[in-house]
Amino acid sequence: MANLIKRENRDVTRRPSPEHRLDPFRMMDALIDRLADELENVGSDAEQLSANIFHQKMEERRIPAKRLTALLTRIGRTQSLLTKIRYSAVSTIRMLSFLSGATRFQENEVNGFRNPRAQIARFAERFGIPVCTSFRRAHLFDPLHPNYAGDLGLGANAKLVARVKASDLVIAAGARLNELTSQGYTLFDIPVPQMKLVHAYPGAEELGRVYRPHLAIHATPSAFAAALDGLQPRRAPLPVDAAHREYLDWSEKALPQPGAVNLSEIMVWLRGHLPADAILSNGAGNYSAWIHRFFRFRRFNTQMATVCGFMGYGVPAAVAMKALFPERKVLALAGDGDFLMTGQEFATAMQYRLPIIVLVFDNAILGTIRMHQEREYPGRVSATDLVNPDFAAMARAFGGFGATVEKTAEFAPAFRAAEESGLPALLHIKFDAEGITPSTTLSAIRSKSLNS
Ligand SMILES: Cc1ncc(C[n+]2csc(CCOP(=O)(O)OP(=O)(O)O)c2C)c(N)n1
Ligand SMILES: [Mg+2]
Repeated sequence: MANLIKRENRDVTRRPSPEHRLDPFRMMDALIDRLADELENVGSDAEQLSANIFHQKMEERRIPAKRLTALLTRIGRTQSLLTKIRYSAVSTIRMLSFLSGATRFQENEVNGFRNPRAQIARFAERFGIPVCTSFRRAHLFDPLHPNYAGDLGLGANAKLVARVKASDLVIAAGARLNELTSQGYTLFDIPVPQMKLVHAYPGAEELGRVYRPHLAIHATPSAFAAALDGLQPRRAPLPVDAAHREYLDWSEKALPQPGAVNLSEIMVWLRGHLPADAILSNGAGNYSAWIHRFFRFRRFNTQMATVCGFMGYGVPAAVAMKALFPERKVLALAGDGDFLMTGQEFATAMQYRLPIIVLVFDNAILGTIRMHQEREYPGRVSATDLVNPDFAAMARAFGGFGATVEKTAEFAPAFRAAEESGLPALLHIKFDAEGITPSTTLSAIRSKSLNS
């Protein structure tokens, strides 16, 4: 203990390094003025606009990136930096924004007076900006809000991808611009994006890592949302109906699918049947493409899925969420391969009497990997077939409810029976592996690769 105190004391009395003597306020003012000037010209084709203030400043002052972003954070906290930005030209934007950092939004903030989700929605409404969500963060913006433009993750709407590419300005609020959000690094030019990019993120290491933003803001999503709340546009908001209509057209109706079970019909039924606060968790696999496209996460903290996309997350996450929120409906959605990794946690649900409902989507293959095999090495299948147990019988053997679904029409009654059982429940949904994504088939992928 004595040693600890001594070390702390030494830290406090340490002489400031030369970096500490920089005037962060003056630096920030200069950055903001430059940004404001550039924003005034957004939409014009002046090439010099692509100058990157953040990196240029760092180079001029020889400041390491981490140090500068730390300074910016401090300023952001003390003087609400965004209120200083003259945002007049934002009304010429055709596209904004990814939202992410879900775990950084606190439940009490979201339900209380200071509601970051609502602050961002109000900002988008005032300026007339379409908003999209990043991979597995769909619950951060109401999909039926008139500004919602869709989910920019795996299997994104091609019209949305084109819309983002053609934007004048993208404000990435709390999203990591990683492989998934950047659509395999095809969305933005590297290292300097073709449009203005403002990137707000709570981790200094992410800012400027791949893409050089015109303005990097080291801030939590909540602080950023609060700052946006103070901004007022100078012009009338742009219409956003086209972007929202594209989202609705893409997600509204179930699509045809080979075989007797149609996953988009199941998702459309679930979104009508489940209460808005129902929690859905999932792992990784192609089955999740139907969730991303057709399910609607209407409330905060309803989507539990990992942004790094690992398998086996769904069932344990559902057990945990049901323990935390016993009054809410909690579903785990899992592929067959996915379920086989951690499905034994069904025993934990039994042990603690947590009536989760597990949907196992069984196509008897590791679908995602088979899809890549057919795309890259058509016809050369390797180690992606699965021999599955009777999952419904397995759930019953654990002491829970189990039923098998082999036709779409069997799903709704089986789901209701699962709910009425009051037990941890599992629906074993057998579907045709040929329907590999909502929009294509395995054989179509194979023949396209063979013919190319
Ligand atoms: C822990 C882990 N291992 C491996 C992977 C790579 N991976 C991604 S999807 C997938 C197959 C998923 O198969 P399944 O759960 O049956 O879903 P499907 O694609 O058939 O719908 C694999 C192996 C991963 N994401 N996470
Ligand atoms: Mg599978």
